[in-house]
Amino acid sequence: MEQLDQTLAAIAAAETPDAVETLRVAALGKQGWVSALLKTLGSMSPEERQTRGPAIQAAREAVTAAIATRKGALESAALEARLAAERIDLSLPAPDAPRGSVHPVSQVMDELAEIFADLGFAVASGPEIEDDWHNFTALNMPETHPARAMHDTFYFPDHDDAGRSMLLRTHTSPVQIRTMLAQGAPLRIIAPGRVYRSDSDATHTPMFHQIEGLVIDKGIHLGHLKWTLETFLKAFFEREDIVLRLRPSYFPFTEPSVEVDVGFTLVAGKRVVGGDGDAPGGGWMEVLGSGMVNRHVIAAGGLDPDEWQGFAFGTGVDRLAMLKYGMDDLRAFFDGDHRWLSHYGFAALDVPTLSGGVGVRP
Ligand code: 2NL
Repeated sequence: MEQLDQTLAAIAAAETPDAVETLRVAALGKQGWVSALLKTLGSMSPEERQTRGPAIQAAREAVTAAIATRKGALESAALEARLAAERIDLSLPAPDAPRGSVHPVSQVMDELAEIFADLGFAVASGPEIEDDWHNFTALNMPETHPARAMHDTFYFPDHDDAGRSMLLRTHTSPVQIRTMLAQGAPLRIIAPGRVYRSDSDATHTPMFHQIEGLVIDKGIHLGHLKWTLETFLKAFFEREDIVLRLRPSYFPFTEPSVEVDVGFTLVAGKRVVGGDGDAPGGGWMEVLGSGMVNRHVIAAGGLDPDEWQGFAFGTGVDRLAMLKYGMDDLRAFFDGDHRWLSHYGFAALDVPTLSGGVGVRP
């Protein structure tokens, strides 16, 4: 059958599904040559039909099979082409300039957590919206205490269900009160976080970051406080020549209270932490407030002050960051200026470790 050979050859050579469809219609469609041959069967003699019939049926089956084969081949070729065109090249290089960086305050918070974790301190946290009992009263600052006014507190207009004034915490001390009440003693914690005071000028922002530390145990004395702060400051500033000066001071929540200065030296007119502050060209810089926890505060934390003693300290994280990384304007911390952040920010993978140095730069 010459027409069959031609059709099969044309199907095998067809380049598109449309071309295959045209060939199918030409052979198997109503007007197609296979259909025309099938129609001739009716007018044949039985003998003729015996011989021609199977041949015509076989031609129909051969064309049908050839069309299915060719269509399948063209469809998988089309799919391959689409997959090749739509493939994402995962080996494309990263953008030239990575955009994000870790804010110096976050970096210093991580450094502090790393240093104090090594000394056995856990990180405690608590609400930024507090009541005046946890923020003031429990810290030995009763209603009429002048220090309450000194704190320039942001109060909320409404009171809580217990009738307590609500406020934005002015220090992280309430976190330590809550932790004493919840966990009891002994205790070794740091409480880092945001604090708020209604105060705004070149050196004060209404929101700033503080870290406080609290140790409660039996037989704790000022020697433990001094060793802990000296060890912390040497690790933080990454130098062994840190000299501390403890000055008597006053905080309502500690008795006795000590302010801690570190010695600095002038290097090219700039203050660099380290060395004896009393040496020529040197000076002292206040970095921490601290003291032995006042027995009223231990009692407010649900503990017996005749059984448990402790020391506590507090400092500003923003100021520590400025001192260590040489920034001179506090307000730039909160501007969100991309240029400042890309200069002073840290790489996301620059995780502080004691072995690598807590503040290594990329
Ligand atoms: C400073 C001084 C200080 C504390 C914070 C504290 C907390 C409890 C009990 C006793 Cl629960 N004390 N905290 C103690 C002394 C000083 O902070 O200059 N902060 C920026």
